[in-house]
Amino acid sequence: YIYIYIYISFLRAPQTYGQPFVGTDSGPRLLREGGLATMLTQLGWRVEDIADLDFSLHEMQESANPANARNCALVGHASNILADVVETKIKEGLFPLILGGDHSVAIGSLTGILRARPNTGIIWVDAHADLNIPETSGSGNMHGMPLGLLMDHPDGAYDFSKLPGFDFLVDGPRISPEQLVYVGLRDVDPTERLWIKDLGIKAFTMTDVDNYGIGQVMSKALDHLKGRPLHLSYDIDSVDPADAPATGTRVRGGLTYREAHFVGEIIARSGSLASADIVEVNPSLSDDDGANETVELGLQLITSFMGKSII
Ligand code: 6HN
Ligand code: MN
Ligand code: MN
Ligand code: MN
Repeated sequence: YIYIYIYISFLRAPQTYGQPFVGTDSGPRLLREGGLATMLTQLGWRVEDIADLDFSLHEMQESANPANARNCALVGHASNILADVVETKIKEGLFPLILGGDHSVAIGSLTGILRARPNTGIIWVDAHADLNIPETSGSGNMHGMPLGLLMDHPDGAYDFSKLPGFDFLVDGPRISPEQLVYVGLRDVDPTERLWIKDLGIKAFTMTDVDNYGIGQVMSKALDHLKGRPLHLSYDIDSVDPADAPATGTRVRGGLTYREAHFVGEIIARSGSLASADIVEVNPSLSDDDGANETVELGLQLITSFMGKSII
C-alpha cells in the first residue's frame, strides 16, 4: 500500500448557543477524547488538531438577544471567527473537519467554505431543513437557520444588517438553491416546505429513502452536485434516535445505523469531498450509555466519510 498523506485540520467549534440546551459544546472534546485523531491517522490522513476555538464574548447588550434569533450576538461572533479559520485552512490546502457544536456552526463553516470555493455542492444530512430565518422561525433557535440565512432568495437574500453580530455577512457569500441537496428530512416547518418547493431545492426525505433505498437516493444526490467540490454537513439527528439518542431535537423514523454509514461511504467514494461538519452531539441529553453510543456513532460516521471502507 502507498499512503498519500494529506493534512486534515480539525476545528473544534464548541458552539451551544444556537439551541436551548447546555452540553452541545462538549461534543468536540468527546469526539477528540474518543480517539478521532488516531482513527484518521490509521486511514492515512495527517491530522492538525487545533485547540477549541474561543467563542466567548464578554459584553452583550439585551437588544442583541431577540426572541426570534436567540443569542444572535454570540452566534454571529462565533460564526465570524469560524468563517475566517475555515477559509484560511482551505487556502492552506487543508481539509477542514468541523466538530460542532450545534448546527449554527454551519453559518461560519459555510461562509468560510463559500469564500474559498464558491461553487461548492452542499449535502445536508438532517432530520430538519434548517431553512428558517428569524422572521419564520417558531423557536428562535439559530441552529434551525443556517441555510435560511445564507440562501439566495428571489425576493432578496437575508438582510444581515438588522441582525446583531452578523455585520460581517452583509456582503457575504450566498448559497444558490441548486448547490444544495438534503438527505434524511422528516421534520420540516411550513415555510421551510414552501421554500424548498419554490426554490426547487433537491430534497430526499425519509419517504424517498423508504421508496428508492439509500443507494438510489445517494446516487441521485451526488449526480445533482456533479462536478462540484463537496461539503458534507452531518447532523447526528438524521440518524434514528435508537442509534443517536444524545441530541437535542430527536425525531423518530430516521436513518438506520447502516444507512447513516452508507451516506458517508458513498460520499467518500465520490472522491470529491472537500470539507465536512459533524454537529448536534449532546451527551448531556441522554444517560451515559446513550451518550457513549452517540459519540461512538459520530466517530464511526467520520471515519466512513473520511474514507474507511469495509474491505
Ligand atoms: N437542527 N425547525 C426547528 C426550528 O426550531 O427551527 C428545528 C430545528 C432543528 C435544527 O437540528 O439543527
Ligand atoms: Mn441541523
Ligand atoms: Mn436536525
Ligand atoms: Mn425507529
